[in-house]
Amino acid sequence: MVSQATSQNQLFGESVSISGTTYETDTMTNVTPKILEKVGKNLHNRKKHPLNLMRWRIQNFFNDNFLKGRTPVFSVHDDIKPVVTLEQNFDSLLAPADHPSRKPTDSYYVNSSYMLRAHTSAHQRDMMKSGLDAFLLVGDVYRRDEIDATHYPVFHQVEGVRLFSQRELFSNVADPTGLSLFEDGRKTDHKQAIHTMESAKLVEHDMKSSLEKMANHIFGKDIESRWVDAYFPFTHPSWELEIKHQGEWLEVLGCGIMEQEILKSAGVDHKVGWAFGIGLERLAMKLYSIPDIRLFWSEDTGFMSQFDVDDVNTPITYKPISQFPQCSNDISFWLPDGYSENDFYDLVRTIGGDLVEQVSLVDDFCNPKTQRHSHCYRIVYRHMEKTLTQKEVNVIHEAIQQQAADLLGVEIR
Ligand code: FA5
Ligand code: MG
Repeated sequence: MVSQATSQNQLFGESVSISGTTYETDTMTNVTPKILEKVGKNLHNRKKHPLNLMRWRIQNFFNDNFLKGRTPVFSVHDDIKPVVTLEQNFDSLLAPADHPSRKPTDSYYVNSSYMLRAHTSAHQRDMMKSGLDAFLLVGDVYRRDEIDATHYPVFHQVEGVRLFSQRELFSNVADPTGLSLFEDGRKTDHKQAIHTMESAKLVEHDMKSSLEKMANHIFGKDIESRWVDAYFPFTHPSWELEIKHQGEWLEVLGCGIMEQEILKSAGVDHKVGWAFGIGLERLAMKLYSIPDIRLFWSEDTGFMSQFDVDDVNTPITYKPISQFPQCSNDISFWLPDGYSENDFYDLVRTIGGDLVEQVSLVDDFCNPKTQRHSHCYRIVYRHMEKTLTQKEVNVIHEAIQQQAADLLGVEIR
């Protein structure tokens, strides 16, 4: 029988390299080359990607609504590498030894010490330890799961954390004398043993009202939402926020009052805090009516061009693209005097008809000696009902070149 270890060594050999760091493989290794291809793609940082638009909607909300003077209270971190230790992903968050997420069937292990983070919460403790009291962390997360329209082994989350000192938490209370953050009390459904009821309730209120406002900012003022009790090892109490979208309740985020033990392990002694984690794909699918989670990984310009907006709040309703492959050819020419781009676009449209999905200027060159200008355009062709052959595309493309020379006076390069 081939053991797990042997088969992994067949995939990677003795070691595996991820974003420039080499890790030894061992019997725990279950990452695959296909999954590792996704590491470093950072769709959340790719301009005009729907996940980037979503992330900005969230980030803008926090930047605009939480200010100290003119400075945003929340710092934003979006390029933290997804390889973390098992300690960061699980132990630092008090995940019990038998927590299901630890199973090799559920998470992607690099080896017995490192894994691809299963949630952005993996960084909570270390961010607080570095001195941050309020932060957003955007990143790719990895979970072993089935692949269908709503599940994909890589997705993106935004983590938010906010801590309060006693003075900050009670700043809106008329007479805060006698109020304190901590007590030597009893754990109930509503609070941790170490928290006073007033501190638990104020943190809960601050968190819920902030997150409801965020949901309104993203989905509009009239959205219906509700809080559902939840469980996470790293927060107590915990909730999920659901919103009603097209008649259905949809879970958008998990959150809660941070376990005091985690703050303590980060060296934070006199503060309490809340945390949330939200999934970007789920939000974007609902907001833009994107039917399949795989589309986020599409390099197809028919998909990407639909999100090419300057204002991240622009309403967008995704229109399904043809399932047939696109085919792109470039055309380069020297410009005649009085050249107009729109004349060229019209000409392409006239000859190519609906087979032309997009034309974009990919290069604008000026010869320094002659001062002559040339343009290079990329023409993307696609048939709505069949796969175009390269031969069919070439016929159209050559006709475009010919007519551009004849009618517009360009000189094909
Ligand atoms: C978590 O990941 C917790 N770390 C969230 C959290 C943070 C709780 C801080 C408390 C404090 P959960 O597994 O429920 O929880 O995922 C959080 C969000 O990620 C979900 O609400 C959902 O929006 C998104 N999500 C989870 N699984 C998937 C999936 N398979 N595909 C797409 N989005 C997902
Ligand atoms: Mg959940």
